[in-house]
Amino acid sequence: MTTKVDALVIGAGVAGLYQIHQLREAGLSVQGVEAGSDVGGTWYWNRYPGAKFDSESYIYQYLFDEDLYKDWSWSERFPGQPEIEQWLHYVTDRLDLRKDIRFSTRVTKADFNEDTGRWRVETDTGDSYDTQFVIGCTGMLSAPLEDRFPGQTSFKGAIVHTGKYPKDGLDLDGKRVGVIGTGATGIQVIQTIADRVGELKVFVRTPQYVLPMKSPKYGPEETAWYKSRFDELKRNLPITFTGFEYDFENTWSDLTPEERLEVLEDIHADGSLKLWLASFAEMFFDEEVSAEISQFVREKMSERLKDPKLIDILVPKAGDYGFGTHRVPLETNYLEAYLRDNVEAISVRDNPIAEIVPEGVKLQDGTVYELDVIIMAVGFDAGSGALARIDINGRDGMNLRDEWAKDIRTTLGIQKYGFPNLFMTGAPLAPSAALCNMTTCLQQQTEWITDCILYMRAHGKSVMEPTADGEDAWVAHHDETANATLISKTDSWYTGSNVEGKPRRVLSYCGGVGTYRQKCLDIAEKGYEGFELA
Ligand code: NA7
Repeated sequence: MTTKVDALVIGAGVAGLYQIHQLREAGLSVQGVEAGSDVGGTWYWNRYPGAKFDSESYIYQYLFDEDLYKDWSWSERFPGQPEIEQWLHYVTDRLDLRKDIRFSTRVTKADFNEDTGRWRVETDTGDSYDTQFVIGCTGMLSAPLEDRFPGQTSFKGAIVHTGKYPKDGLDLDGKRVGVIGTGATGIQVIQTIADRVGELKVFVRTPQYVLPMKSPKYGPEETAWYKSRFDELKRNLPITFTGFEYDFENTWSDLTPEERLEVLEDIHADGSLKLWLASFAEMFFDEEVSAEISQFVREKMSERLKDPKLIDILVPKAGDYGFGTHRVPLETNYLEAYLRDNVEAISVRDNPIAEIVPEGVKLQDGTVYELDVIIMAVGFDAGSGALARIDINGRDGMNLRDEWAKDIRTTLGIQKYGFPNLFMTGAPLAPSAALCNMTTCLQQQTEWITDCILYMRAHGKSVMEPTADGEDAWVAHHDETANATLISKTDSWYTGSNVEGKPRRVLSYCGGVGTYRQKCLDIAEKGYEGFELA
């Protein structure tokens, strides 16, 4: 049976939940479809040991309703996944969203009908929907790279990708555990399990810059303090560079070397992402500034590791890539974990992992590390991956997967030429694809989409799509902004280089969250300039 609705929202994470709420409040019939058995999106799937925020908790919230904000209290500055998931359950219950979401159901196909101007959506449970709008709130990091190595299925023990970590957990106590990958995820896993497992082998390919986290507990005083700032946060977060509460405050060229060091030391001691997102903007553009700040972080890391062999494996080398040109993880005693007797860092840079064998991980030179459990913290097909894994067919035979296999293009990261009435959040070429405190950007995008749909209804329009020129202009502006940064030169999921064959382009808009928001508003104010409405 086919259900007819006005809007179908794919995904019940931070964006999807709010999108469903908004459209329902606006009087549309809305169906949410979610692959997980409950709400949460990223915070449902990523339940690996140690999963937690790198954004301050009090800025990672919805700001559209003061009571909703203030009636929830965080226990610390950077809480863990269980608490974050509880918060999303709180929001879901409060807004009574579950009744409009179909859980344990994955959207497999969506076809646009040019005659009716509507989409037909199919799912893996056999449901189908006839809908005017499809809104893909599928998350920028929700297509896990699960099949990474030959022989994975031959492994005798448990092998899991962090993005699909079992709900009931895994028994790691006293076991021989291998962790592959030292991105933000691997680091959280490693620091959390090091003292529980029997042996921990960490397979390190590219050394990672890290910053120490400080996560004080929040008592009544701290909670009252951040809640009293609601108006200020609501006003400021959407207009900063990355949707965090802080912004770049210092100019490298204005300061003496001593003053620079003082600023870096101060900010480093803050225990947040401030050193990356609010120290010196020049680090993103100027090779010399980047080199000096990178050196500062390398020294901080080396002081803690002490051992030259560990420093060689775990600390990036001068000239490798600059600090902050891909995601900087926060950590708590992550480097100290390698000082434990049961933990070994194994460099797989020059001697890569060849395959997974029944006993464990085999390197190119034939060395086999025997393991009971393998945790693959190897990342995601970011930005485009989640939508590209659905068979989405737009106008004139255009298939989204095929289009993005040629070139990853969107307009504002919200629509794609050839795919009328398909909207998306967390997609490529918007700040929400990477460089943003996600709640800030996802609220802005979903609100823009809602306004757009209401505008269409008010103006008797039923179909909306970017024009070819409009998309060219956005892609050109995006590229100009992104290619001016050093981010474009570094290999990582930020540029799509972690997925073989993926066209290279900086996924995130780099012009800043506030600038992006203003551009979206300007386009809407001009009657959706760059889009065709019919
Ligand atoms: P990332 O940041 O993409 O990190 C993946 C890690 O896995 C990284 O260290 C990779 O090394 C490593 N990797 C991937 N493939 C291999 C192979 N074949 N051999 C060895 N090592 C490999 O993913 P995360 O899940 O940590 O983080 C994703 C985002 O989630 C994060 O940025 C936050 O925003 C939240 P490489 O660097 O490619 O050499």
